[in-house]
Amino acid sequence: MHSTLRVPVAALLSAASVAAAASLSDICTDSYAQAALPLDAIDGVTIDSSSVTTSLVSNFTAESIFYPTGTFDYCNLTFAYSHNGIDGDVVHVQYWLPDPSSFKNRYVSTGGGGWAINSGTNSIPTGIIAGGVGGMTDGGFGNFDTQFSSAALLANGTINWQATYMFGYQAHNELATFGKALTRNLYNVSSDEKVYSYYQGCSEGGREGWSQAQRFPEQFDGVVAMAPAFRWAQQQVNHLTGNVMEQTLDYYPSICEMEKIMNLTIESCDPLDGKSDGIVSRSDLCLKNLDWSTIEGASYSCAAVEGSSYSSATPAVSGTVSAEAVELTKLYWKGLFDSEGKRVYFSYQPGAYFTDLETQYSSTDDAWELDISGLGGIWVAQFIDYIKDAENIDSLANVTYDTLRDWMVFSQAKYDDILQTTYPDLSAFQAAGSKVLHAHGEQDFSIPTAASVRYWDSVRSVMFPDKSYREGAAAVDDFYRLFLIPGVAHCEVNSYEPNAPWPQTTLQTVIDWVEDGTAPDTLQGSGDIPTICRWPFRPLWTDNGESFECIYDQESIDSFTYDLEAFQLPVY
Ligand SMILES: *[C@@H]1O[C@H](CO)[C@@H](O)[C@H](O)[C@H]1NC(C)=O
Ligand SMILES: *[C@@H]1O[C@H](CO)[C@@H](O)[C@H](O)[C@H]1NC(C)=O
Ligand SMILES: *[C@@H]1O[C@H](CO)[C@@H](O)[C@H](O)[C@H]1NC(C)=O
Ligand SMILES: *[C@@H]1O[C@H](CO)[C@@H](O)[C@H](O)[C@H]1NC(C)=O
Ligand SMILES: *[C@@H]1O[C@H](CO)[C@@H](O)[C@H](O)[C@H]1NC(C)=O
Ligand SMILES: *[C@@H]1O[C@H](CO)[C@@H](O)[C@H](O)[C@H]1NC(C)=O
Ligand SMILES: [Ca+2]
Repeated sequence: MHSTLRVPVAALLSAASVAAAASLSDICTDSYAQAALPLDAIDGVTIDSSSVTTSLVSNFTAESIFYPTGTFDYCNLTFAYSHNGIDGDVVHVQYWLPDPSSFKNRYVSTGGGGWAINSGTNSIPTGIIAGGVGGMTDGGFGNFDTQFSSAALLANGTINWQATYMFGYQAHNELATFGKALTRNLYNVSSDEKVYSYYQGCSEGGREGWSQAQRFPEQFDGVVAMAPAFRWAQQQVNHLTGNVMEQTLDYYPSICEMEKIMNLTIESCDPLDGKSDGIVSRSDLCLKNLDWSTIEGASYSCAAVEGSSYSSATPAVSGTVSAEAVELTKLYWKGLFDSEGKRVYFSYQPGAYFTDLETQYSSTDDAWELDISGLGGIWVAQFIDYIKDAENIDSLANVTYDTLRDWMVFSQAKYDDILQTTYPDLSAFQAAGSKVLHAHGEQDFSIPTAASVRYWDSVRSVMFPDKSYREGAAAVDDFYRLFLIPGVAHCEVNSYEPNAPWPQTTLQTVIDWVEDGTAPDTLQGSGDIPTICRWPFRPLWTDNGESFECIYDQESIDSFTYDLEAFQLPVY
């Protein structure tokens, strides 16, 4: 820096840009990265400086529904650290660094899905697209491709609590703490300048985002949490509800029959929102007004499907929709009740694909048979009711609705503070000035849309108990906004409702909220729906489908609100 004292005044004026003119290849070296390691950022953790790797990747094209497409050069920086006192503990983190010329003082953590704590190269580019460093962790499970479920048992029957806490929330707190400090060091951000920090994830990744907002209110300035897999105890076990219903009714529909029911549901309910556009924007009106007479007895047929390495062959199927299939559908949408008639949990919205009712074809028996949901079954076999020598449960013999309820109660008692992720008091998050954008597809088939509404309502009622519903909703708006996306499936666009709107720029939306104070009243849609309404407002087409509005409709709100009276403790 002293050398600038001797250069001419004209050059001095641009001294800042001269000093910052490092190129990506200048900073993408092991020694530069080693010098920037935030060695003291976390007590009880030791970074292994010799583990640092850097590699420059040119002309990488990143494409995803979660951010705008971009082509860029980046530096792939990885290092490993361990928790002091834990034998054999190694956690790998990976950061993608943008070219210094496109760096905008931002850091972005990314999360996983299912049992995975990261989404590999699919999610991490969002950081660079937003002008920041992107980050992901392996949670200490082995490597970036190892999922939590493979690391969750130390031995058969023995929970690996370190891995479970890492998955629950700790790994993400460490990833971001290191990521922010590393970013500051790598790009020479002075201590009086802010490095804005963000999070983006969907499904399990959405839960991971909430795990941070609830516990570490200052970790992120902005969080995008979509279709979060929170309320873990209920959420995971509930994946088995459809299977137990099939078993109880002793009816195992072919995939084709259920797909037909879904198609007819979409057809019948599409106009109820005021416009026939192939999108069920108001699944609540569908639940109330569906014309079942168009469904029972309708004929269906599906071609044979060849087997592949991950699915077995299925024969051509045809028939007419049976009374049993209709009964099963009604039961599925009603949700889980125990034997005393008390509500345990709720279901997906009509129009969603029937994933948890999927059966498998047995060529030996020439019949469609029970296919136990992996997300539910693995949870039960490994974490609740340890089953010897089995990764998943292979039978639901003797499992009743009450068993499911009891598994939920047990899961909540045992893992509440780690995985439930529904802590409803976000006062510290609000006080920190942090913002969260929460979105959920109205036709989600894997995490009920009402699961997000329930959490939002818990935050509202816990934080603003003295306000009316609408005043409380307005108060929550200050720091937390929920959007239900018409027609959208689980963290993906919906091939059965192809014109449904998809908000591809949610991270930029939260950046604008945080950095410019532009709070999103609606999200920008796409396709035929220009606007995605903010909860509790609901979409409605008027003037014969000419005008679109986000209306306040108490009955619609109430249809997403459930009393889970089977539980003695609050379920937020
Ligand atoms: C940060 O500062 C160091 C020392 O002045 C310099 O070598 C490096 O190129 C700078 N990095 C960036 C990204 O500007
Ligand atoms: C970058 O990639 C695009 C397509 O991926 C290709 O068309 C283009 O030639 C590449 N540019 C360079 C400089 O390699
Ligand atoms: C980033 O670097 C790590 C460590 O060398 C490597 O395992 C990983 O495959 C790299 N990722 C990409 C996307 O290049
Ligand atoms: C648990 O048992 C299964 C089946 O015997 C075995 O494949 C697996 O490695 C065991 N897991 C652990 C962590 O011991
Ligand atoms: C359901 O509709 C889709 C088109 O959206 C079609 O491809 C599929 O064959 C239909 N399924 C049945 C069982 O008719
Ligand atoms: C189911 O219950 C019956 C009667 O209590 C018992 O004999 C049987 O072993 C149970 N089956 C399983 C798989 O637990
Ligand atoms: Ca419609």
